[in-house]
Amino acid sequence: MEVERVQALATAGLEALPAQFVRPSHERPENSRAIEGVTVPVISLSQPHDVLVREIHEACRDWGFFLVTNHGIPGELIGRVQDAGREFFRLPLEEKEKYANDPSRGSFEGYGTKMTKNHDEKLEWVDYFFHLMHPPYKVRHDIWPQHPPSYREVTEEYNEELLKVTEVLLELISEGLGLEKNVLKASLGGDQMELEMKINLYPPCPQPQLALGVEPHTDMSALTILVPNDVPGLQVWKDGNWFAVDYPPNALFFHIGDQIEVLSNGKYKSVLHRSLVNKEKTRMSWAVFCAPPQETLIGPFPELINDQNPAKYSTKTYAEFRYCKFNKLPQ
Ligand SMILES: O=C(O)CCC(=O)C(=O)O
Repeated sequence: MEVERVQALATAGLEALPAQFVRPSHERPENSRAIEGVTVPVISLSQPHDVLVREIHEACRDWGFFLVTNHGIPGELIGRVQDAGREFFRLPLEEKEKYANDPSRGSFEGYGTKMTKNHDEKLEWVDYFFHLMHPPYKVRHDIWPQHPPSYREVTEEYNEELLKVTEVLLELISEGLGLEKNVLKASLGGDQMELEMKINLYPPCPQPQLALGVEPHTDMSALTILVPNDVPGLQVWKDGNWFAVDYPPNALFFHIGDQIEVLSNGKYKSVLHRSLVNKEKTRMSWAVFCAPPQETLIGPFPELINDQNPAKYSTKTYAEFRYCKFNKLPQ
């Protein structure tokens, strides 16, 4: 299917933003300004265990979002992951098109740009590359970028490191909920839990005040680990305001997703977030989604419901949840 790539539009040197990208007035960054300079939770993993559990609990409860430092993933490895993604997007358009996905036919992995289902829906100023990283038997290396040649090695190394950090975070989040440390990972499929990589490329935009990189959304997975390049743009929603998130170098950004909101029976909120674009600079981000296998049943933990706190969410498979979310049906 023929899709217009945002990167191609941006290189054509447009003076004005094409109409299909102009957000409705209330959504435009110029009319929904974020609060700047507020400190979002930044949590160092090198603190004593009880402090960590408490800080993570508070961040999940109050923000659904936090930054993690001293996580043990070498900055040099994150740099190589970023170089590999940058190299891929530097390929000529026709080379990238060889990897094109087609979500309308259920093929989500590969090179993509959001398409709309109807004329009123607006487009996002972003192209992306999406693929599964874990578990190994589901990974399709044949559709991963072949260029740069280091892509596979560096991405596999990053996947190994993220598996370790994710396990630690899921344990801490479980403990914050007052549960045994292994329950979250077990509920998300244990070693079958999936890690999905999405590399976002937001090219310079002629009228960034009218556009959005990604529109406001919560992630339907359980937990997201994100690293951006040095161009700011991510904003998170809290108590009726957007908050701009500054980027401490080498920090990992964690988003609580819909599946943890359901499992925790709403104790932890899935964070609403959006990203803005820039007039001069290319913004990039590397988001890794941790999600249960499709057939996994997800519902509130029985330990967290009782007569005073009845279940607020229905129990359904992750596949059913995704179907409802994609088709904007009630959960
Ligand atoms: O680029 C960002 O900071 C956010 C990306 C995001 O929310 C997404 O890809 O779902």
